[in-house]
Amino acid sequence: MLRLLHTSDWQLGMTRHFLNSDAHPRFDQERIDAVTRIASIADNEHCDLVVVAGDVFESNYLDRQYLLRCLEALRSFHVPVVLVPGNHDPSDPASIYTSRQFRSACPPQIVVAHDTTPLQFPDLECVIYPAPWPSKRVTMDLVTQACTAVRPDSARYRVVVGHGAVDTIVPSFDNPAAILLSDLEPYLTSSIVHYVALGDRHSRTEVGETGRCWYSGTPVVTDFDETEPNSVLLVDLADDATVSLQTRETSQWRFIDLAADFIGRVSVDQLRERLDAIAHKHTVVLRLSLTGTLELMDYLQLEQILEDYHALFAGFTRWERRSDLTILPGEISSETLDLHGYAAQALNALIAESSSPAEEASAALDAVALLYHLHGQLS
Ligand SMILES: [Mn+2]
Repeated sequence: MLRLLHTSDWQLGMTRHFLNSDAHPRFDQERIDAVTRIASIADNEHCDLVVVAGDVFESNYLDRQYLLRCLEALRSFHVPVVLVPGNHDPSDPASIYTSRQFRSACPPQIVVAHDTTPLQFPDLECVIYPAPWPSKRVTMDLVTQACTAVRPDSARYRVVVGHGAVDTIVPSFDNPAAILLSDLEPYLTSSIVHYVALGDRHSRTEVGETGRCWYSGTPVVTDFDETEPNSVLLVDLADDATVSLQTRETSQWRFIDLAADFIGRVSVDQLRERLDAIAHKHTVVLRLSLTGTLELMDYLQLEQILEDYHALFAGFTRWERRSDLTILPGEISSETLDLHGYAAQALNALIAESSSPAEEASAALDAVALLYHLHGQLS
């Protein structure tokens, strides 16, 4: 039996604009920590070989200190690790894998597939056929191309490792690099190739119906639309080359979409309860959609809650496109806001204006909210 650990899309060095500034170093570190966790999984689960199917690095141009920390994490593996360049870290003249920093600090168990030369592991009776991206612009199906090079007598276990979009999952009308499943699958059904390890999709996804072609997904979630990220695949190839899979968790970071539809004060309190119920907020990136109707005083309370919770999360953004919140004046007066003198006069003028036609009314309410905030900051 051969036990592979299949992973991809580590995206080491990825930046995300919607993270709170203090959360970004934690996100960077989490991606490195995931690498050491993967090394522990490889140890504990007695994996023979690790394959990383592209986008190990977010870019070929990485901060030197960060790259050195990545390479230090790679040191924690005790079995061979095959890195196959993807579209983010292609094997072009600027390749990070041929940089002086990488070569001088790269531990010996790391094998980089600079080109499509088959990688022999005689002790494991295994050959890896890599399909690295030679540049950012690829004009052919590299994965099926790699399959054409596989010789059935080359080894007991024959595995292709590549990167890119499969046409049955992402429609490929204008993508010359699309992996065409109908071309690829015959290699699997005829057992010329035993397993195809893919990267590119950050969601763990089975490809086709052979059970022999998978996207592992990213080990640390990178976006809201990913399903079943945060894991790696353990792939067992039995002596008769039948395949069985298991998954292992690699991170607890989460990207959560939270929709709140407001119908008055009670729903503001409900949102607070929902926010309270989210565990490990410092590892959660939250995207809020706010809809419905609130009176101004309740809206001001909502704003205060959002401001207070913002700092607790790794990211806390509003999904403007999915938000549509209507603010009504409601019961409001200079007494409820505790305003006096000129401020009270200004407020009364704005309240009068807030019952005028829609556009001016909403500007007037915005002005009331601003007045309230400024008053709060000054008093
Ligand atoms: Mn990727």
